[in-house]
Amino acid sequence: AKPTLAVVGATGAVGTVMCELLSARKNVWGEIRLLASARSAGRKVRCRGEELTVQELTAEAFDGVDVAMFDVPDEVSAQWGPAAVARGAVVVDNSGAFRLDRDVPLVVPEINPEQVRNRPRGIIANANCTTLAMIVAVAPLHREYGLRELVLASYQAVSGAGQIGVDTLYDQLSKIAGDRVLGSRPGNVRQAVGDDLGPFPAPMALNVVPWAGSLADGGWSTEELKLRNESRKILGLPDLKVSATCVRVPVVTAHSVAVHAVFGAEVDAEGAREALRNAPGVILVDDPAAGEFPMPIDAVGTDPSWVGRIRRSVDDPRALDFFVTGDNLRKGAALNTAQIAELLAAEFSSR
Ligand code: 2RA
Repeated sequence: AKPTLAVVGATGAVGTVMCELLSARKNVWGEIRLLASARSAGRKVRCRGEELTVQELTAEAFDGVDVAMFDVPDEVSAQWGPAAVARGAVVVDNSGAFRLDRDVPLVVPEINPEQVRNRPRGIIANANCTTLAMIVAVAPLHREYGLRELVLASYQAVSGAGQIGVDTLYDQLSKIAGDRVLGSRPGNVRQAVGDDLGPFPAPMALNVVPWAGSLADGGWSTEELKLRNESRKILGLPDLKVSATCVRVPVVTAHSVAVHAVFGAEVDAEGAREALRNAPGVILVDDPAAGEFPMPIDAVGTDPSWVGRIRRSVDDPRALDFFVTGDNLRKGAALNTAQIAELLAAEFSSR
């Protein structure tokens, strides 16, 4: 029989994309059970052509579940992930709760699919959306040239902060629409937008905000440290040097990263393009003369990481600079989770 799947957090921004993906991808699942908080229980959601009623998240709801995907905040995963494992499910978790746990593999199917079987806690973690967009493009270059260091600047979409982030940006854009002087005087945008900043520390409309996540030691944001720690773990490079600056931009969906990557060997831009052309999960869009760049407005709603602007550093023959954009709700979240879960489904059916 085909395995039973539970989707926890089925009504959130990522859960909604997950239902779209389950409707479009190969049908490897038997029953699909949608779970959410009591507030959303009872809602009807279309998934894989069926109208499913969202059930409340309880321990019993995992009875008979083979694979449980979690798209919920860290504290909800921390509580309910182990509860699902105790009822016999393998958990694929998209929160930050378990990513750096030694006994939890951090899997990107294009890079380290074999790690799926190495799961002593019964939990497999999905990486942060910013890491995922970038790492799919960095890994093939690492295989070619041997990565030593990453210097990163992110341009993160508001949907990374959930549906509330999206609603906040659209509300702010409608408040400022039509005014052609707002952006040229200090304080004016703040005034027009008002006090409701949603999940952000400053207005998003007509602005960029160099902040995502929460404050960690040394002035780093948690999001910046995730890029460092998760890249090291996924690539199996515990000493990789990573410096990141994470920035929120007024884009609805698709996170972008400007990457400066230093390698052990000399690089050349055409060799890098060739490696990326053949890499799974990557699309090369690199023709500036024709106005072709990787951009959120094109990458949104698509599966791969879009890569372009590939240049060899002028001052370091071992360094490449490039730009990468990926849909933070798809590869950055729901898609990578679905790909991991499909590896498990294949494992269960071959038993
Ligand atoms: C963000 N990466 O974009 C975070 C959330 N998953 O805010």
